[in-house]
Amino acid sequence: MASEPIDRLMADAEHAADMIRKAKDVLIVAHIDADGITSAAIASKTCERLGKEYNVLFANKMDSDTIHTINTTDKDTVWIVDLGSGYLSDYKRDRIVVSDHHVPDPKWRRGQLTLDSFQIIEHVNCHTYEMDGSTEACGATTTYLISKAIDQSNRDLAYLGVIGACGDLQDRNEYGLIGINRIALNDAIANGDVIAEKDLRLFGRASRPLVQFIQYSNDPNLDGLTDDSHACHEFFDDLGIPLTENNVSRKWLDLSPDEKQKVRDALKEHIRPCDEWILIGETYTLPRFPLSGGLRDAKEFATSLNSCGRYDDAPTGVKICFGEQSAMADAERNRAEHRKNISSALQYVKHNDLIHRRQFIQYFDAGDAIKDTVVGIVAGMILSTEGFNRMMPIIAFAKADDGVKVSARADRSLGERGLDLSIIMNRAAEIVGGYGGGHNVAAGATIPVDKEDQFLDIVEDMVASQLI
Ligand SMILES: [Mn+2]
Repeated sequence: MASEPIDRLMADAEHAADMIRKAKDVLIVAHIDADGITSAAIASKTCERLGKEYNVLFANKMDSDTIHTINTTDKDTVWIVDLGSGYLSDYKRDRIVVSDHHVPDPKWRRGQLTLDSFQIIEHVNCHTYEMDGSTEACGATTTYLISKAIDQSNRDLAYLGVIGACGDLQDRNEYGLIGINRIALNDAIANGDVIAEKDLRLFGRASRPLVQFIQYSNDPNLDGLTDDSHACHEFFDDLGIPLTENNVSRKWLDLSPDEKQKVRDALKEHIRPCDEWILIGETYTLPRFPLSGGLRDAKEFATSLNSCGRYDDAPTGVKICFGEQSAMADAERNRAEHRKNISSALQYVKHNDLIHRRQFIQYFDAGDAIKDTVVGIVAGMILSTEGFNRMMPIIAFAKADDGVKVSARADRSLGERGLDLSIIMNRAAEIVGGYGGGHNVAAGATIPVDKEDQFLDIVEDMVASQLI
């Protein structure tokens, strides 16, 4: 009898667990975003509890330097988390564990014709079992499965999986977290580390003053309230909900259940009924983290980790994962810098009219005016900003150390219509001598300088063929 995909994935996790248990020492290689940082936190705590010596190497992407380090490190085992699946045939050593959710390298195993060239790699990835790597599993929840297979007592790390999944926007789904992510969520709920409840899914439940909480909402747009501070003041006034308590501005999580219900009901008047699932759905609260500081909500927690990663401070993110107080101030500094960079980058694109439109795609070239680590966010924000076209995929270029960094974003509805930017970035980059990958509505690539036009031609052809 054929076993269920999830059983086969679990069996893979057991094999990977066995390799980590038998390791002498471990090099952990992790991506620098929230999902990668929580993955690294899970992997390092797991190694620490096993008494293994380990180092963590954070990488923005799997470039040739990182691959070289993996192939030549003197650690006897390498555990690659939240990246690495796309490069399986580049590893020239044994004893590698990969826990990832990105599209795996199709060349792997095909090129391994002799026993000599057959590397021992334990690869745990939902794609292998026809599960969706953009909704059903992230790096952190896949890494968590291995950690739990190593020792059931590692269940106390489940909350990190929930944060990682929210970091990769996998909660933006009618049913909240599903698949492998749901396994981690259920464990975290059982531990009392996470509360899952139906609530407003707007950003800033833990940290934004009420007016800003509503005013800055753009997913979905709240008709008559988004970007209108005056209207938002009136909105709370009409409902009789005070904005401050003892001269301190109240946040969403400070409101009583009755007050919250009033607001939720009133907000339904400001959206299209078909957007209600985006506005109100499952939210994840972390009751063990303090009310102030923005770590009590899983999405906001992930945002703090993302800003650590973007400003080359991922190790601070790992400390925050375990609630280290000293790291919080560093994180706040990162976050403030991040907000400043994003808003000035958006202004830059607007004021200079950088967006060009073709028949099937739109694009802009930020040159070196926008940091390559934030250009993807800026592209994503443009899609949800009034006055821009959200129904066309957007391609953004920025200068990077090793060529031109490309970020591609598209509205989720285009993904539902068959658009897969991951395949497009991968193939188009390969044709012009670069590399790329990612997910269906959020992907990226690095390409050689001066290949932008040729690249755009190929991307446009592929977008057209997927959508028509
Ligand atoms: Mn990820």
